[in-house]
Amino acid sequence: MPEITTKPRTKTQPKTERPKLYKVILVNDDFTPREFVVTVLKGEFKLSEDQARRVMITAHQRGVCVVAVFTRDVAETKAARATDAGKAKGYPLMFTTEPEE
Ligand code: TYC
Repeated sequence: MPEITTKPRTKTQPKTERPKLYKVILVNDDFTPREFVVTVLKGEFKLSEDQARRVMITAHQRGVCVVAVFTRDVAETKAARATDAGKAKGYPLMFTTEPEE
């Protein structure tokens, strides 16, 4: 009579990795009008008037300001669209992305 042996199965929980997040950074320049920067921040990043003004002023005074944090794809798309909005008006407005630590 063949013996049936059953092996206890140890279940390994698959780890769900959280996607890495990327910062969108607004870079100051000497040419883009403040109002235009505020308009782009509200339109592309859905910031309120107040938030947009604070972010714009911070970049103006310190050189850069983190606008928001997204997954890589979303961050890169939004940064490119916002930079293009400036380019379309002839402004050197620039948004970059950088991975979060
Ligand atoms: N420095 C610009 C000016 O004085 C305004 C500005 C602010 C431009 C923030 C870009 O990321 C920026 N007109």
